[in-house]
Formats: sequence, C-alpha cells, structure tokens
Amino acid sequence: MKIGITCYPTYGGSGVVATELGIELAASGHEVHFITYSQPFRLTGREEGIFYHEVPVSNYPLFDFPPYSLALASRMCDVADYYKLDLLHVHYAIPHAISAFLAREMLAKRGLHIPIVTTLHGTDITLVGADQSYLPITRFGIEESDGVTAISEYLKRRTLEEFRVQAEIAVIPNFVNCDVYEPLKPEVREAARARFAPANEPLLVHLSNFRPVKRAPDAVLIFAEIVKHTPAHLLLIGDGPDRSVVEWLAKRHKIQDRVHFLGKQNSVSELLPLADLMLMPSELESFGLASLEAMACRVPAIATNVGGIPELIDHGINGLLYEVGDVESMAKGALDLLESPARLDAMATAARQTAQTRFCAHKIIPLYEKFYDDVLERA
Ligand code: GMT
Repeated sequence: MKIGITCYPTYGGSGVVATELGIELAASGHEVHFITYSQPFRLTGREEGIFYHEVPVSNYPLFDFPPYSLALASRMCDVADYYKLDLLHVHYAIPHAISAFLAREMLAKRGLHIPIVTTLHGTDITLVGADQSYLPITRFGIEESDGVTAISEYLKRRTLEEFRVQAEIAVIPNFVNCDVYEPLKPEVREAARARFAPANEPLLVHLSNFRPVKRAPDAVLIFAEIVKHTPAHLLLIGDGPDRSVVEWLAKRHKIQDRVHFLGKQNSVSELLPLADLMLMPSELESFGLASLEAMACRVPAIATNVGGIPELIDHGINGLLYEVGDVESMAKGALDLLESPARLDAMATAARQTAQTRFCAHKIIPLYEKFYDDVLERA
C-alpha cells in the first residue's frame, strides 16, 4: 500500500504514534509518505520506504494567521496524485481531518478517489474539539472521514458522547516496538544510570510535554516527599509551559541536585530503562503512551486513575493508580514499592509482559493494515 500520513511533527504523543506507525508500516513493505510542516522528530530521514514532504506555509503580510490547513490540503492533494497514494491517514482531528477532506474533494475533481482515515488521540476531542468554536468542524471532520479510529475505549466513548457523531469508531490502541523499548543488560544499565544516581539509590522518571494537563509539578512534589524518606533521583524528560514552575519547586524543596532536567530528547528508549519507576500524575490521558514506553522497558508507572490509563495499567499488578492530585498517596505507593524490591521486580515483569502481550507493534500494526483494507474495500 502507499499511505500518506499527516501528524503534528513536534514532541507529543500523537506525532510519536504516527511516526512509529509509519516506521513499522515501511518495515512491513508499505510505502509511507509523511506530509507535515517539518520532519517528524523521531525520523532520521534515512529510513527505507519513508518519504517526507514538507508543507510550505507562506506568510504574506495580509495574513494575520497563515492558512496552514489550506496549504496542507494542497500538499496532500498533490502528493496523493503524484505518488499515486492509496489513502491518507491523519493523526489528530484538528485541522488534519478537514485538510484531508478538502484534499479528497480536490482529488475527486481529478477523477481520483483517495479515502481518508482519521485517528483521534485525545486533546483533539477532550479539550480542543469540545471547545464550542471547534466542535462543529471537528464533528464534520470525523463524520466525513472514510474510517475513524480512537486510541482507547475511553476516547471512543467520550467522542460518541460529546460529538454525537454517526460515524463508526474502531479502537486501535497505541503500541510500542518491544525490541526498541526493552530492558537493558544489567551491566549496561548500571553503567549508564551512574550518570544520574549511585547504584544503591532509586531513579524515577517523568516524561511529558510539561503542559498543564500532565501536572508535571505533581511529579516533583511526589519526588520531594519520597526524598524525605530515602535518597533518590528524578529524571525529567521533555519541556514545555510548566518547566519553570517545576524548576522553582525543585529549588523550593532544595532537591535541585537530585532532579535532572534533560529537556527534549529524541531517544527516550535509551533513557527510560535506566529508571526504577515512572511518575505520570496527569489530569487526563486518553491513553498514556509515555507509561507504555516505560512499561516495555520494565519500568512500572505510578499514574492517575483517569481516561484510558486503566485500560493499560492494572492497579497493583503492573503499576499503581491514584486519584488526580493525591500526591501523598502516590509518594507512599512509590516508597512502599521501592522498599520492597521483590514486589517492585514482580511489577516490572508484569509491566513488560503487558507491553509485549497486548501493545507490541507486531500485534497492533496488522490491525491498522486490516482497517486500511476494509476502508479501501468500502471506498
Ligand atoms: O497529551 C498531550 O498533550 C498531547 C496529545 C497528543 O496528541 O500528542 O496526547 C494524546 O495522544 C497520545 C498518543 O495517542 C496519548 O498517549 C495521550 O494520552 C493523549 N493525551 C491526552 O489525552 C491528554
């Protein structure tokens, strides 16, 4: 198949899923064309079977707001025509589903019928889509797609409730390549984690875009509580609006020397396995991809019992779940685990097993391939 993929190419779960999907599809022999405003950050540009088409957005002085959605629609149309694509798959409804709809209509005028698939990721529905100003256009984008998928049962339910759409929504959960996200050999792990923590001190990790919905400050508060009882270290991967609050909190709690800010990182698969526990205290997650990536590396998560997270984490089995903002209980849960190596080890094994048996790329990619086949057959 020849598949056009559009996503936000910057740091964020939906862009990561779209990029990893493209990589996996290309590895299975499909031709993948990324149509985005910059090269998705996890692509090297050297992957076989993957082509990148930049969307140029001209900024004429008349435009207070450059019309990106239209530039994207034009580029989608031209790429689909020139490279004879079979379908366009967009990740994140706004504005991608609308641009794809316009591209499909333009292609129809050229006598080409290219179906569009939209994958809903979360904030396109829960925050942005439900904003009244975007609701009608998001609903339209969903209803006009030839196929719609959501990354969790929770997100499917939420979309049907809030948008009252007629479209059928298939749930295809997020995935992880368990050969890339995997535990390290003990000696390699020990040597690499020595950069951040001595061998006898636990290392925790938080990975996010530091947007308010991630509650990154809670991660530091949990960690500050942990440090009162045991010397530990915290890796903070990512960057975003809440970073300065997080820095201020680390300073206020006098734990700066134990909190390691790594900023945006391309190869998180090399960092996650160094940790003993992940902290994901989010206000909401439709899936919680960062936790899945950590789990595949044998790192269980202390997370919140919200959105699609319970579809991934079984409390007490492969991680721990708490109410949003319950910093004290999350710290206690983490401490209990860190003080009971056998329990932590069992949870780490269960976390890896969950990733391998339910969310591994080789299980999920065929679901997308089948979905594409069905859409093409119906088209
Ligand atoms: O969470 C964000 O700030 C970004 C957003 C995105 O589109 O990048 O994440 C959403 O999609 C991820 C990948 O499917 C999911 O793992 C996240 O749970 C979801 N975020 C929310 O629902 C808040």
